[in-house]
Amino acid sequence: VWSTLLLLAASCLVLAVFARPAAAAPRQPVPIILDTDIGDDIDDTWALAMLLQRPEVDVRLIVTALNDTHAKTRLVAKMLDRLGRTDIPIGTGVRTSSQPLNQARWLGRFSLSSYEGVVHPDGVAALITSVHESAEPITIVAIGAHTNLAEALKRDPSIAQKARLVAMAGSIHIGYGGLKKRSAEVNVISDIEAFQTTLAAPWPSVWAPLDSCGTVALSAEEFAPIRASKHPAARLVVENYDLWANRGTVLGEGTSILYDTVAAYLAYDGSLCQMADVAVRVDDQGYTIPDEQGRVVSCALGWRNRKNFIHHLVETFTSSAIAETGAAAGKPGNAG
Ligand SMILES: [Ca+2]
Repeated sequence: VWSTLLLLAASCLVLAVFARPAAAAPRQPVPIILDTDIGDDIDDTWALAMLLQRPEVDVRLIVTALNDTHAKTRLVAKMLDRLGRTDIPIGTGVRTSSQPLNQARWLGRFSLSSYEGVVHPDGVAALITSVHESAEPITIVAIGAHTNLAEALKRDPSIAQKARLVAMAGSIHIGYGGLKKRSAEVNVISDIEAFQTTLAAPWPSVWAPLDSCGTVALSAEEFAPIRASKHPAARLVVENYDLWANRGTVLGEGTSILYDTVAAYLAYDGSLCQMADVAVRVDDQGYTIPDEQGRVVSCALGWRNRKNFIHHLVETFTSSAIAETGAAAGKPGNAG
């Protein structure tokens, strides 16, 4: 009997030792490529500055999208210069028009001639290379039209086997302004064919549709600590916001809607959002319609804790721990 009991006790001890949860291994940062139409609406500037602060991600490449992508590349370069992140290469995406940037005043005459970082004139080629060079599957965060991505898939469809797409895209049940009516969302209608191409690609897709991101804005009270912050990323977004051509269209002292920050967040976490798999198709008018025959996309259809997301956003731009490591605080750009 005693030997049986001893054996039992010994096995319990062994079980107890092995059942102990292993110490949580530190999570590796998520490698990402940001494909952005920065320079039109101001939310891309917030999303870019946000991603550069987050330890959860490793930004490997930034590609500019839509309209005057050459000017947009200069805009990104000036931002990286300001934030001491010229280590991140920039790729100039497909130029679709010469429309002037809404952040032209902040950009000023900043020139690439004295820029320290790498600029790839063919951003689509740089994106393809970056996908293949990554040891682990890379996350493409698309916060503009999908023109570059469709072109990349056309040149090399195999990238869809090695990447995951996280996009600010579409409108499933809720449209602009929080209305319970589906909208044709801007990133889709800017290039519907490209969007149909990226939806058909076999990579896993995650969307922040208007359903969750369409009403995310900071109130004056929530924006105040960012306005007051000496954090270089906070100063960057505030300066850009105040000089943004559309600033006058936003009433009050809060921010405009920060759609793209939700897609940026979904690149490394989704726990604050209400996620659901939705089979969806894109019609020729740019509506993203639930359809059993469609492709399954993981969509942020709402919020589990919207308040905490706003807090996360404010903290990203004001945390002193992050600010202290933010290099180049106060480093002037080469043209202002
Ligand atoms: Ca955008």
